[in-house]
Amino acid sequence: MRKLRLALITMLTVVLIAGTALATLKWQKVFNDLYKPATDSEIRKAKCALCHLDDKGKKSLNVYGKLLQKKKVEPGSFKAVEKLDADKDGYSNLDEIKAGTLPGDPKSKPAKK
Ligand SMILES: [Ca+2]
Repeated sequence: MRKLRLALITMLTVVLIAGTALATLKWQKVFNDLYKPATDSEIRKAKCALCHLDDKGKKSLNVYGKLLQKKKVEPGSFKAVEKLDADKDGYSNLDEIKAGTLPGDPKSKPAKK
């Protein structure tokens, strides 16, 4: 009985982690299809860290990820928050995405013109 419970808890944990990783990959695909960030941009290098606090996508969301948290995985969700400045660094999310910088990290921002 105890082994069964442990097995069930392990399975549930695996399913939850896999589900989270798959969700992150879906978001990434929609984002990349919509904005087509350059392959050498910070956005591409950041991968999951575009929306998460680490590069594995397992930890909690960053400020940009939180804006998208309750939304559907579709292009309109990104578009709906383009004019906002999630990390409050003075550049809108869209300006950062166009520049290839991270809209959820105030240390990453477009070079001044
Ligand atoms: Ca910003």
